[in-house]
Amino acid sequence: MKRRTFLNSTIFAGAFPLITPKQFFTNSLIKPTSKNKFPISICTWNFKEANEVAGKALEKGMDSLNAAILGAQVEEDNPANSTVGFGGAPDREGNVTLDACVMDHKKNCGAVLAVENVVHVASLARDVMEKTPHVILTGKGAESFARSLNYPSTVLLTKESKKAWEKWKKEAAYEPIINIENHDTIGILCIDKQGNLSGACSTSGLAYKMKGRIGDSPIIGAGLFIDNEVGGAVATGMGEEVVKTVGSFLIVELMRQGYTPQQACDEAIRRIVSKEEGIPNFQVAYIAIDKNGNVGSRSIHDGFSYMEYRDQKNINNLVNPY
Ligand code: SD4
Repeated sequence: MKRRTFLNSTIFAGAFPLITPKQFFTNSLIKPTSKNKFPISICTWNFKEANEVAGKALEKGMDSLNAAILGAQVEEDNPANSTVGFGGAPDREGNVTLDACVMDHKKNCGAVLAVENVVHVASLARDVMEKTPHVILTGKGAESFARSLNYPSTVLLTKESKKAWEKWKKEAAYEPIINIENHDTIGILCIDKQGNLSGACSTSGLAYKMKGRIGDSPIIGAGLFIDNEVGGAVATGMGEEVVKTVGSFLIVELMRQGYTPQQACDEAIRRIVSKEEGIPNFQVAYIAIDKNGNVGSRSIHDGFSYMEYRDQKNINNLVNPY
């Protein structure tokens, strides 16, 4: 994005007058309009099939939470995606540990962190939300919960990801890979025919991370946030930076204050970049949707795109970098 356009858009956003709490409440209720037809599904990256599966399920009347999880499962099952689910890259000790969260239109949410031997972790996050009094389960606890619900036990490390890990061990001096290519987390936001918004986020995290490291993806407010009165956002990329700026919550709260989804994504990326000297060497990207079905997106670097299913078409949109 051109610096001037960006500045103009943020100056415009900053021009909103200070509002009192009462006005704030009134402003927060963005009413659905007939401008955009529902359902809509958007997801990070070029995950065509995942978004199509979610979009078609929504067309058939599925609710937004189930559709988002169904879409996420396509990538969780995909061994070729080395950043999500089965075939995900392991930590530096060779364990594949998965993180996921979900949030629905009633502000219910659930998350699982560092889970091993379970493929469908977004669904497991929903089970935490619906079947326990808790919001987050981690590690062994999350895994035994999965077993109690008869999730199959699956070895997540594939031959290919093991080979890549062994190569990395020889060459990389145990540095986690944090370059701008290494991000394929699925974050998916769905609005169903009723106009209700839910989302899911699922990842194996940074390749060759330290054992026990958790990024933004399963952290409600960082990797994903939904407020059905306003909109939702999801993140992908360098999780540490997203956590530090509570990125998805920030975007939704900016939309509540009147920012468009695009202006809100721009501002969330600006908060990250403004702490750095120059453009940093890591990637972070956001997608957001408001209650009316308007979409925004921004990444730090080139190469990010997102899928958008609406009016029965599923298209890939390239995102201009910051
Ligand atoms: C993380 N945000 O664990 C994730 C990484 C990611 O595609 O997006 N990978 O920090």
